[in-house]
Amino acid sequence: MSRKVLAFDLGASSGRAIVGLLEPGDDGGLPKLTVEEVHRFPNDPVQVGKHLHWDILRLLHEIKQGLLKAGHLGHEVESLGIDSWAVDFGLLGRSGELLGNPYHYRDHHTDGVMEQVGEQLGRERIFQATGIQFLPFNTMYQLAALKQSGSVLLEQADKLLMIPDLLRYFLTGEMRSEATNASTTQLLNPLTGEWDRGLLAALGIPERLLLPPTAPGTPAGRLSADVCAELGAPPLPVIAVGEHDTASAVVAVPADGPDFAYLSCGTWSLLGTELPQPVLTEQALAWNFTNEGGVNGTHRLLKNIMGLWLVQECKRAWDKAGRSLSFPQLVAAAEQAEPFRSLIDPDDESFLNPVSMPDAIRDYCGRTGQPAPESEGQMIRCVLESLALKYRLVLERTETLSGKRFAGLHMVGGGIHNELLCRFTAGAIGRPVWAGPAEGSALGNIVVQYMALGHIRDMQEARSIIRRSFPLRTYAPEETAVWQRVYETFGRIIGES
Ligand code: LFR
Repeated sequence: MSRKVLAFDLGASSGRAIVGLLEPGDDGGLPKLTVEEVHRFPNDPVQVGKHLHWDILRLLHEIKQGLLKAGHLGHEVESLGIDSWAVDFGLLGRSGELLGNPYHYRDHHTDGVMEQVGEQLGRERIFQATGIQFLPFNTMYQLAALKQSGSVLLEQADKLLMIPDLLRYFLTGEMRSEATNASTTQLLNPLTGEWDRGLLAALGIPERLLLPPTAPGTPAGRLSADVCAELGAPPLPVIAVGEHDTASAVVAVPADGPDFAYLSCGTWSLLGTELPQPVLTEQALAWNFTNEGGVNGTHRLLKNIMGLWLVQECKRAWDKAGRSLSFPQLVAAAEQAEPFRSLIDPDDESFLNPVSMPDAIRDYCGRTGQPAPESEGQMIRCVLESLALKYRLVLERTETLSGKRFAGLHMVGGGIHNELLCRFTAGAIGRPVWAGPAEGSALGNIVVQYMALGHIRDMQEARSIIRRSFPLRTYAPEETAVWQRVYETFGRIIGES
């Protein structure tokens, strides 16, 4: 008998509803997992006046569409779970009503706040207390920005729910805070798993906002009577999965032992490893690494790299100018372009949310004395080569911080469809890249539901099942001597040699 669950995986540009089907293995061996996408929808943020917001009610609507479609397709699922990007949240009033629309993490209302809070409280103290990397959009700085602007919503708020917590609450009527996503706020202690009261007090954020974190893999209510009546659905259990999409993606890394490095590749690139303990050293702070919460008490030592956002934003600028090329066309143009003409640090802050990404990249090249990319092919080639080189830097630093040595790099997520990037990455790191599965976060979401339901024993078994169910593609490193030379130049350009 096949057992089915439903995963909602919300990314910064699109969301999907995916049914997992777990079937008994041959001769009593490991079960086999397959997936079927039943619904895919855009996630377009909306600019209102000076601010950028998520269209949270539209996301709720799309989740309901996914539930309906799964039913129409005859899938009787045993549970559902939701994962999404991190750090963003909704505020709720005393009556449980949503106050305002959640801000998008790229909104400019946090500009300058991280630096100021860092000075006020000390970066060492913040890092020791939370183990989280300094990113200007962390929940902590969003709350500090609201506080400073005298936000009436913050004054009125009784509870704060992160995006998947909020959507789960809309579906079940139960409020809970899930731990992996809670860790990305930069307000949670990674050793005790509790909110850091000292930080909250210093920032003037009321403790009442925050609910005690629930471990991922915990049943967290059922579809409410209203939702069941609206959709004609049974009162399905909703599981709090690893609700941070990156936590789910790491669960789905098909590694066969504990010493593995991963690169979760989507709008962001998240590169790191999984550890039993956080790394809270001075070096981790200096390199701005993070220790986010993982599933089964693990810690995700990793670093955010700007990722395919750079390509998405170039494409958006060109689309606007009427020069529309598809992603495959852009990658094909990059393949034809001259190698290593100009290189950028993908994580330069000017790339976080520029008015025009192509202009920002050209400016960077001008500032660093390199020829500015002109054609689409030159521009995308510059981005993909620079990403691959940055992956090497972060991979080597992950080794230094964790004391591990990695034979190769697991790449998961939609970015693996970009074969040129996978090839460049293998060349740049001088080790094999094992690409797959592409639906990393959704699969992690699915297997954690099976673990909660008792159909999969533990994370190791989950990874074995994924390894046997989804083929990997290996990219052997090519032209490593050339990449080695360029890596040295890259280090000088970005000031890290
Ligand atoms: C990836 C991700 C990253 C987080 C960024 C912003 O989708 O969740 O892990 O740093 O989005 O929330």
